[in-house]
Amino acid sequence: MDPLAIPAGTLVIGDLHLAPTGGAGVDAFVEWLDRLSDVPQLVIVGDLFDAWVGHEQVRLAGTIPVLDALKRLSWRGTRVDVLHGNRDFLLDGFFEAWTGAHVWPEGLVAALPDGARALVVHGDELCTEDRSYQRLKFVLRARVTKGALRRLPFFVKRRLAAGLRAASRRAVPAKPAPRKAMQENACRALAAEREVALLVCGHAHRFQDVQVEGGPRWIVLDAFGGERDCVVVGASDVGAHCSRLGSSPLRLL
Ligand SMILES: [Mn+2]
Repeated sequence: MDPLAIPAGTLVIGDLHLAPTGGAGVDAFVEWLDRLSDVPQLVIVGDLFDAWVGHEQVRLAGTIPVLDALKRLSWRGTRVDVLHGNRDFLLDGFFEAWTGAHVWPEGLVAALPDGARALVVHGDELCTEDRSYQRLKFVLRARVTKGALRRLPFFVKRRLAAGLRAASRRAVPAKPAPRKAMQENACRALAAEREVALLVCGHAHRFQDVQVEGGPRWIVLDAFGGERDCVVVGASDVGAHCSRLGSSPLRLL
């Protein structure tokens, strides 16, 4: 895969977990999007929605406002890239056609303005010790399963999504914390495989910016609205900064 050139000024955010039924989170995000100006590109590293069960979701009150705000942003000239998270991995061509965004099921390799390569992923692929989760992910995202899921009636899909969220809420506290976590080994291996010196992801909802020994610089973003929830790509570097809902992102390079 050719790397995607990411210009200076690009914003990277993730883990918005917007409720398809709407609410304060949706309203605040739409307002934030509508205030963005002169942003060449916005990359969302997954879990934009707390669940995406298919295009019928537009029947729920929170969905169309988000799709329309992304569309307005695209029309204003911002390129929008959206990665699949573990909650919204059914985002597809319908979402792309509505919003003008590009959907990336397995993350993307970016070429930064200085030519360096960076891997941008959701982050759940780094939870390699969580075997039961990885098995479930493998089954749920198999082409045949996705096809079957898409054909289910809307009310069944909603119930299934709610059931999966409930099962995950039950399973997650039962698993010992180190096993659920993103693994440094997995980060090192993936960075080596994709030949990058920088890996940016979300998923853990807890910011970190570390140099992995014998591996890449590894930035994990806070969930959107957190203290350090936004990366601004600089002319020759990236920094992890705070977007602060309601204020414009800081550039601290
Ligand atoms: Mn996630």
